[in-house]
Amino acid sequence: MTMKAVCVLQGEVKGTVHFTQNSPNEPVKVTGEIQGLSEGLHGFHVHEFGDNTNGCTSAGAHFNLDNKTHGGPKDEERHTGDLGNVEAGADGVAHVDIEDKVISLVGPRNIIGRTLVVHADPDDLGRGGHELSKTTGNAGGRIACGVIGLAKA
Ligand SMILES: [Cu+2]
Ligand SMILES: [Zn+2]
Repeated sequence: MTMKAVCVLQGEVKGTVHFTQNSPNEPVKVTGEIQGLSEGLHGFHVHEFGDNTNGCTSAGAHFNLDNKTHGGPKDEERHTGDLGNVEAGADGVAHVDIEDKVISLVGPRNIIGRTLVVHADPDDLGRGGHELSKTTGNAGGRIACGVIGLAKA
C-alpha cells in the first residue's frame, strides 16, 4: 500500500515537498521544489515536533529516534530526520529529489505530524568541526518550515 505525505514550506522562502513510500520496507521518495533560496546548499531536516506555534523554533531538535549524533543521510550515525542538504541554483530554486531509507511514513520512524525545516546555511553533515556540527550540522537559522501531513494516496 503506497503512503503519501506532503509539506507546504512557509517562511522567508516557500516550497512544496512530497513524500511517497510504496511499502513500509522501501525507501521514502522526497521530491519537490523550494523557491527564493540563496544559491548553494541549505540544511534540510525533519525536526521532532509538528508544532509551529512559535514559528519554526517550536519544531524542536532534529527527529532522533535512536539517540544518535548528527550526520549525513548516508551515514550510519545520523539522526532519523537528517536528510542532508538541498541545493539551489543561481535562480534560487532547489529541486528536491531524495530517497531515504531511515525515515518512514508508517511505524516508529513515521515523519507525518513532524516538521520539515529548511536552513539558511549548509549542513556540514557532522564533519565541520564546529561546536554545533554534531547536533545540527551548523546549518544556521530556520528560514522555512511546515508540518508534514498525510496526503491522498
Ligand atoms: Cu534542521
Ligand atoms: Zn541531525
